[in-house]
Amino acid sequence: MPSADADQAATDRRFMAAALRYSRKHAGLTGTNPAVGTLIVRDDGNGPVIVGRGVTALGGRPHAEAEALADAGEKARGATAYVTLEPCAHHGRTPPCANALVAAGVTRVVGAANDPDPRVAGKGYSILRAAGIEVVERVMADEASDQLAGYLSRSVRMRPHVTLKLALSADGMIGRPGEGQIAITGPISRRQVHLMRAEADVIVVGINTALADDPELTVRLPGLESRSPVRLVLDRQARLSPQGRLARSAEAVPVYLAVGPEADPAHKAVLAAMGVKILATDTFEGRIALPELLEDLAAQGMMNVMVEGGAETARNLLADDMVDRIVIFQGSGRLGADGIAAPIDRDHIPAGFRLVREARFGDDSYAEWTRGF
Ligand code: AOF
Ligand code: ZN
Repeated sequence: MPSADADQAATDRRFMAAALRYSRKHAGLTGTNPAVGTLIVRDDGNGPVIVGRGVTALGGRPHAEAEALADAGEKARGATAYVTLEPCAHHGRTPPCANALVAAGVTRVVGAANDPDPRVAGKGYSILRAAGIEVVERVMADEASDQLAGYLSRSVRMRPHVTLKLALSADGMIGRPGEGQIAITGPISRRQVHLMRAEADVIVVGINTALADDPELTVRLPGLESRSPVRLVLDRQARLSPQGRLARSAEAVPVYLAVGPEADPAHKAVLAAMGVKILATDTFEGRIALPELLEDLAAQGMMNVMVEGGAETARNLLADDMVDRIVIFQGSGRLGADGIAAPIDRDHIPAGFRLVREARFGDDSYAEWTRGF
C-alpha cells in the first residue's frame, strides 16, 4: 500500500502537470510577464476536483492566481492552489497574489518554479507561511523552469532564452547551394515549426539565409496568423533585398535588421522607409556581436528567441555559447553529398545538453535538447 504522503505527492504532480499544460494557453501572449497557470482544487471527500482555473491574462495582468480565485469564488476556501510560479509578493496594478490567496482562504499552496524577480524571490512563500498556509515548493520545478525558460533567462541572465531550430535531411544536410528553400521535412513538422514561432518573441536568421531562401518567417496556421513574432536578420552590411518577402512585409509584421557600423547608409534608408527597423549593433571580429545584441533584445522585453538558420549563424551562436535549446527536425529524404552540411547533428550535440523530447511527425523525426542555467 502506498503511504498517504506518496499518494499526496502523486496527486500534487498530477495537478501541477495539468496547471503547466493549462498555462500554455497564453504562452507568448503575456508580454514581459511569465505565462503562469493556477488551478484551485478541493476535496470534499470524494477525491480532488478542480473548482477554479486561471492563466496570466493577455498582456500580463491580472495574474493567474487572481483569475483562478475569481473563477473559484467561495469554493477557494479550504482549497489547494497549484501555481506554476511562486505567487508574487509585490503591489502592481493588483494586490500581491500571495495576499489574495490568503484572503480567499486557501489552506495549501503547491508551487513549481521559484520566482527570481527580486520583488518576489521567496517573499511570496513567506507571506503564505506566515498566514498559516501549508506550502510545498518545487513540485515539477524542472518542467516549469523549462516552460518559463524565457522569463527566467531574461530575469536572471539579462538575455533571452535561445532556441536553435534545424531541419536536416536524412543524410545530415540543410539545403543545396543555389537552390533556396527546398522541402526537407513534411507538413506536420512545418506546422510544429509555426507553433514554435507563435510562442517566440523574435525569429532570427542570418543574411545569407534571408537572401538565399527569401523566407517569410511568419506564422501561417489557421487562427494563429496574428501570432507572428518580430523577424530579425543578422545583416552586418545591410544587404537585405528591398524586393524580398521580409522587407516587403515589414509594415505588416515587424522586421529588425541588426547592422554593423559599415552598413551602407543609403541602403539602410531604403529599408527603413519600407518599415524595417534598423538596429545599430556592435561588431566583433568581423561579425555582429551576438551577446550584446541578445542583451539589447532582452532590454526591449524579448524573452524567447528562435533561430532558424543558416549554418553560419548557428555555428556563431554555438561558438558564443548562446544556445539554450536545440531542436532538430529530420526528414526521410537525402540531399546528397553536394548539399550544405548541417552545423550540428544528433551525434554532435554539445556537452551539457540533455535530450528532453523525441517524437515522430509523419516521416520525420524530432528531437529536442536543453540545458539548465
Ligand atoms: C504571479 N502570477 O500570473 C505572474 C506573475 O508588472 P507586474 O506587477 O505584473 O509584475 C510582474 C512580475 O510578476 C513578474 O516579474 C513576476 O515576478 C510576476 N509574475 N506572478 O503571481 C502570475 N505572471
Ligand atoms: Zn501575482
